[in-house]
Amino acid sequence: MSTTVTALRCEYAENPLGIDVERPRLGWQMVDDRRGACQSAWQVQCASSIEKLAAGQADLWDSGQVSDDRCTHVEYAGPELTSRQRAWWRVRVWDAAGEATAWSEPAWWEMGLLDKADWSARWIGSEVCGSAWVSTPCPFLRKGFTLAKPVAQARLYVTALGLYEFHLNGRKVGDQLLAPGWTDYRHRVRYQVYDVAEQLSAGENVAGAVLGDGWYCGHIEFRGRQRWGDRPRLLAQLEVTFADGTTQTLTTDESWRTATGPILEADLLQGEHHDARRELTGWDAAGYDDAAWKPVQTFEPPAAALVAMPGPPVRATQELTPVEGPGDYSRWSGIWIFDLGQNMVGRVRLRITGPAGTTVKLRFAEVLNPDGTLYTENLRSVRATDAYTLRGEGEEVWEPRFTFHGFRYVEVSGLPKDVTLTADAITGVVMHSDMPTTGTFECSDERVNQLQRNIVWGQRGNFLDVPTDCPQRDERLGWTGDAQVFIRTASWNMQVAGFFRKWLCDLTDCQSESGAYPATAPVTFGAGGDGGPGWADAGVICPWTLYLAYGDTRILREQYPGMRRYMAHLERKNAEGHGGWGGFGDWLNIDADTPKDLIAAAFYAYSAELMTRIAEVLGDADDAAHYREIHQRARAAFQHRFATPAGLVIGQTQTAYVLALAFDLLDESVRDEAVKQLVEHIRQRKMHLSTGFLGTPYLPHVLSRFGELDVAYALLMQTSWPSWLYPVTQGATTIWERWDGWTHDKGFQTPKMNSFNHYAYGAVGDWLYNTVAGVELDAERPGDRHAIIQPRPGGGLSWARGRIETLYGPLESHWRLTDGRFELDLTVPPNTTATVHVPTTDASAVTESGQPADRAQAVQPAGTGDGEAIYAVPAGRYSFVAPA
Ligand code: RAM
Repeated sequence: MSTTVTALRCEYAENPLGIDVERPRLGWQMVDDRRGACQSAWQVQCASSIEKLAAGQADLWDSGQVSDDRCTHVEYAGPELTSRQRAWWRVRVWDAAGEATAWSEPAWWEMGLLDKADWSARWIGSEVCGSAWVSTPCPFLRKGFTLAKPVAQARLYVTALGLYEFHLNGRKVGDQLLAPGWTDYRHRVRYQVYDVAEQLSAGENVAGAVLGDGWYCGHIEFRGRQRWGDRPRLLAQLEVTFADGTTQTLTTDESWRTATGPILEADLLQGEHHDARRELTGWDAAGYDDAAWKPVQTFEPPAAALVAMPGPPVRATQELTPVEGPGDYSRWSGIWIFDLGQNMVGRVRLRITGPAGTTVKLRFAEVLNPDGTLYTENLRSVRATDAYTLRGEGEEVWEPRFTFHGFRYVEVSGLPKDVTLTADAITGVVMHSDMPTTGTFECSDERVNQLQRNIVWGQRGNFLDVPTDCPQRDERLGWTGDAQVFIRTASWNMQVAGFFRKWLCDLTDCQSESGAYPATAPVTFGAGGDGGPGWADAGVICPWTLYLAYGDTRILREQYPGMRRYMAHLERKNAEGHGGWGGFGDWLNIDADTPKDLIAAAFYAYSAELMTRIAEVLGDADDAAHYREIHQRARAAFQHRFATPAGLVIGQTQTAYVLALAFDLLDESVRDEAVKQLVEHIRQRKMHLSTGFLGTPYLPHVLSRFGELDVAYALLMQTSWPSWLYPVTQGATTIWERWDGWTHDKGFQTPKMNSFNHYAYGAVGDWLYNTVAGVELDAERPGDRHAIIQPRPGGGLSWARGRIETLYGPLESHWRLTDGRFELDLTVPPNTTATVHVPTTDASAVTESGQPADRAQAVQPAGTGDGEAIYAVPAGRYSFVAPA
């Protein structure tokens, strides 16, 4: 038969190298075009070598034929896996009729180092170490070694406190940037594993590394350097297996040598200065004389656990060339300004020719002043300046290693007056955690499409190992509130399971003694503290959202102990009595402060509700009962304290109504009145929102859910501020931190806090997918096992399309209004089902692929709703048409 099995994944990744999950979870996709395609059984074979696997000798695990329709999160059930072990696997499935597919192509995963004792390497570094305010040059480290025989296999296990770039025989290892990333170094350091066989050969070899300060000892916020430690350190272990089966290991130890070279300073916030005259040419290859280098220093191992990286690494994923070469201003001033056309995050590659000793300065900005110069006031204390001192030998190409900036405009200065720069002097290198793209949203309104692009760029720029608030000023922190409001949108756009699993460890690492989750993770100073309502709740909301998006129960299980501690903390605080809640409130609302006590009461109830559902998913009935009771009490307390019997909500802000309605905190009898009040507040502001970080994500959902779809669309299509499209009309290419980051009458908002790349308000993306395009998750059958397709046309749109690469395959809803007809093209992936809501007042006139819908193949009528006909469909492609 034509059905095949593809897209084999282990822990969400394709052939992951170096994982430390005890029982890795496997997943695959069935490719089958037939309507109703589904899997009735599966078989996984797992072997210690590819040859054995091909011969059907599943010496690790043969599941046999398992009658089961699961094709995600299938746990490996063979013997316990050991460090370095590679497992090869393949899968075949049986369709509904009991017919088997051929075996899939083989896939593999490989274990990392599971035990501290697996590391024989020592931490090494240089004596060079600055102070809290003085940066130092980057140390280079090297070691020559001989391999006696031809190499069959080689693995490099490596990490750093700080950042490393590892080299073997003249070449950088791997394509990761800013490795090993940012963790709470008191608790955890992530290591990476590389297959380096192809970079080694028998004879003389050289291993080396350049170290950068990174988050470990570089500037963090405005608090100076050395937050965790005083200087970077390296730990590396190169394990070589020869063709004859014998092995040799090279580790970092006291025999390595170190020197400083061309990188005079490298700091994530301040920038990097490279003096090409000081290059250590050939330092990472054999034949280099390191007599002038010094022995390294060795360090005691940190208390932190060494753990594998669960998410995707940071990589350069795209290059941008200037949309406009430097203009007149540049020519007469000698200060060259380039426009990359996109507010991006990463760095630039400089291509330049000039006299030796010239120092070229690069500055970065998101926006320009009215006079065409860079606007950098909003970067606050950050210098964000790179510098390159020329060697003076023809064209020189340079790209920094250990810094990144948030920018659209690049200013180049310091060149002699007679040098003219053209657009090819500058290339923007886009960097972020390399998460696969999973979502596409498009519609007939180009402004909304630009909004969607801005949301995606905001996600790319700010998902850099940690979900940060912004990428440019002296902040760039893993703010919990921001992550919480955006995670749902993020999970449509990209595969974020691994990325957030990593960050949720960071979050738990800095949970306070009392159980509170902090405002930022990793925390940058002292103990965790309490992030407060809507921020700390990220600890519950984020795992729940990952469960919804990917059906991942393990992430709930992993996070559950921390979540329980958090709830206990909230229970204690609430028992202490009413009021006095702090936190950030409905951050950056427009003259519409919502009482913080109300926000606290609302999020307490919401977290308790989610905990009830989580406890149910995990099968803990006692806990579920406990949290249900808390939820009921919290809901009653909310009503008692903040809602009047007439349906008013104290505070009388849009956000007060939105939270009360979104979290179902009001008595049903007053709901309509509350909705009316909300709409009234929007009308009073001439169809503008006034919500901040906490109210905004729920606002359109509440309106469309409670019968005010037109008002939701009016807000979406609003172009004067505050609105989502206002920045789009001003040429924004990312989401702004503030609704009024720049306005015609006031100019720039306060430079104290005015980022032009902050994803929080991009949370409207969820509504674009689930209401405009009409693709919604079902909490009962999470992870796209069952989709709810319910497009809600409006806002003058003539078509919209949402496409999601789910774990099962592509899910797509594409509707158009043509010639008085509503048409819906739908793709439901194999092994999943969908409930389809077709907007119509005449169910009998609905067709599917030209047949009356209630008689079409595989389509089951499932009733009618308010202005809609409902159908249940299994996997397949469908074309519904209804008179509009
Ligand atoms: C700002 C951050 C972030 C927000 C906090 C409260 O400084 O940029 O977006 O969550 O404050």
